[in-house]
This record gives sequence, structure tokens and C-alpha cells, in this order.
Amino acid sequence: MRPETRDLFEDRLDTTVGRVALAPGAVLLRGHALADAAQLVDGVEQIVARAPFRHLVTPGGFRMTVAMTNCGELGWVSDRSGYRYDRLDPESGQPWPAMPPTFRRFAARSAAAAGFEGFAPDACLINRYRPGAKLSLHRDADEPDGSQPIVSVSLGAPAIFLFGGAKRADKTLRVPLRHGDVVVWGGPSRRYFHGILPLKEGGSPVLGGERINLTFRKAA
Ligand code: MD6
Ligand code: FE
Repeated sequence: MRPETRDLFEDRLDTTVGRVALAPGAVLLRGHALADAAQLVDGVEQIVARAPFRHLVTPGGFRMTVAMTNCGELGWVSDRSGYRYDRLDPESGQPWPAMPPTFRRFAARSAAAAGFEGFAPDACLINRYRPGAKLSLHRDADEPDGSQPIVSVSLGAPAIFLFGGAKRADKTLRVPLRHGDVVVWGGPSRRYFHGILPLKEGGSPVLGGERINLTFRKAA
């Protein structure tokens, strides 16, 4: 995209409704989770009762500002030895809570709406942002099958999603994500750099000012 075109696109992103293509294989479905939001939040509460949110440590030794947990057969974890998917919650030594059937169905439906039929996630990473929490630019590259998309659901407070390119230094698009928005992301841009800017205070009373993000993956 030429820089001028990109700026115009970015200016309009905040007010767009419906479906917006962000990059090849990446599509924003505005409000696609609104009808299921209450059920998703209930599910998260039940998961968190068994596998509480925790601040993981990066291989470099930094405590992440985002708190995380998982449901499904596999959960994403980080510690001093690296990043990986694990069948067990390292805090409890027990398997991660099962992925609720409503979560599975919602993820498959969202993927299909973006053109990815037959998506069967086995991992759901749950991120919790309180004001100030952020997620630095990263790539999701721990899933072996890059042909499978990631379905990402935003709940609660709004945040700015930075959507970059194949290289860390590529210019990033700023995408405002709000309660009920879904991003389905696969294809050529599946391993692009992305992140979340520090969450603002008082962004939304929904979920008491917190933001919850669910990312559904096929990790085995
Ligand atoms: C977030 N999301 O929205 C962070 N990764 O809180 C991600 O890091 C992400 O939204 C891969 C695919 C979609 C995502
Ligand atoms: Fe990611």
C-alpha cells in the first residue's frame, strides 16, 4: 500500500463496520462476537477459576504485563527456557481446562466466515490486559501448521492492535479493536509481526475496564 493510501485507510478503520481486509489472509470482522460475548465471558470465568491468570516470564527474563491462561488440549507458555505449547498447566501440573464446545463452535464459525473451512482449534490462549499492559511486537510462529488460521476475539476495553509485516521494522497499521471484534488471520500474513499498545485507563466499563483477548489456534 502506498503511504498516502495507508494513512487514509487507517483514518477510516475506526468507523468501519462489517468486514475489513487488513492484509492478505487477515480479515477484521467488526462486532462478530457481540451475540456470543456473554457466553464467552462466562466461559473465561470458569476457566480462570481452575487455571488463574498469571504473568509469564519471557526467555529474556522479563515479566509480561499481560496476564495469561489457556484452555484446550494445549496451552501456550513461556519461561526462562523458551516458548512452547504444553498439555499441562505448569502452575498446577494438571491439564488445562477443556475448551468449552461453545468456544470451539464460535471459532470454527468465525474462521469459516473468513474463508477458512474446517478450523478445529486445540488451543485457546486467553490474555488479560489491565491499564498499562501491552504486548510487544511478536510473531505467532510456535504452531507447526502455518496453513491454519488464528481466530482472535476482543472483549471488554478497546485497544490498538499494531499490524506489521514480515519484518520487525516494517511499518505497522494501527487497528482499533473493540468489544466483540474478531480478527481471523491466516494465509500469507499468518506470521506477520503484530502487537498491542499499552491499554488506556477508563476505556470501557465493560469487564471493569479490562480487556480480554482469546486467540484460538491449531497447535498440534
Ligand atoms: C491481542 N493478539 O489481541 C493479542 N496473535 O491481545 C495477538 O497477539 C494475536 O490477535 C495472533 C493472531 C491474532 C492475534
Ligand atoms: Fe500474537
